[in-house]
Amino acid sequence: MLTGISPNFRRCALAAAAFLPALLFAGMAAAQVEGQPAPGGLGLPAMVTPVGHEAQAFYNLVLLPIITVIALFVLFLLIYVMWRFNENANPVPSKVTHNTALEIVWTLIPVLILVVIAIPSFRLLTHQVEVPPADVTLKVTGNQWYWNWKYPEEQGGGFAFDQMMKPEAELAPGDLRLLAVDNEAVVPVNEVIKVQLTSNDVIHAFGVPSFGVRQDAIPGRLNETWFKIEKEGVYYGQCYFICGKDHAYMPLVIRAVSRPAYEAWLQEAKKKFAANDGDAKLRIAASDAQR
Ligand SMILES: [Cu+2]
Repeated sequence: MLTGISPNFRRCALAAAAFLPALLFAGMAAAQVEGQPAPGGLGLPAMVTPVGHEAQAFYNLVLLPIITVIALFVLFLLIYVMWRFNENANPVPSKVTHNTALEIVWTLIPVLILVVIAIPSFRLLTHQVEVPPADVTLKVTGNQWYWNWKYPEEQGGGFAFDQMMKPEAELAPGDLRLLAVDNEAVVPVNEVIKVQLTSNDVIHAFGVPSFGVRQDAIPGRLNETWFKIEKEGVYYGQCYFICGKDHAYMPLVIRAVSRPAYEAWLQEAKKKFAANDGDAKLRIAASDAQR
């Protein structure tokens, strides 16, 4: 099929074929800090949980190569058809309308591609959805527009707190704009954290990119998700469901620390949040006034 193509055209097509994936991979390889977005970042963030690693491998090893090959193949077909079958090159068009062999091929190959994608996809979905026995269970409630974290008493907690985005005027050096919050949620590293999710008003969605986790928080329902963070650090997430005018301003922040540091934080937090009356309305009014 390539015999009728000029050497120049072939060189250009080969250069494009080599350049496109190189561009994609170069972007993904850009240095990324775990837990936060990177300037110019492309592809998935650096992952810190088993589910995250699996999602990343699925994307890099299965989806991206398939997408790249399909995109290049379609690009090649388009260019070839424009070059070979334009009116000048092909003044008398063929009247052929059916080709049984070709029709079977273009039905079967996409089906096979979908099957190849489906197997690791369902395996990943199962790992995301099936929560292993949890070491720590937390309840997170979405509100317009902040998260409430509840640490149950029987696990050394017995307190709850609201987590609200820091307004720009209050940002300390090193704080990330639109991501830093007043109260970080602290969890132990290398332990299974189960998060029970619900909402007080509209549908929100709890998501942390570097955990490979996203789950809707729905009023009147209790959803759950889980993560096991492999590395100490601060991890940023967002609400992923358009939930009203301040949807973009309800980040969530999770700090992963060692077990002893977690126990110490629990003691401190118990005192700090003991007087928390959870009066959400007053806090919303206050945060609106700041903006
Ligand atoms: Cu929301």
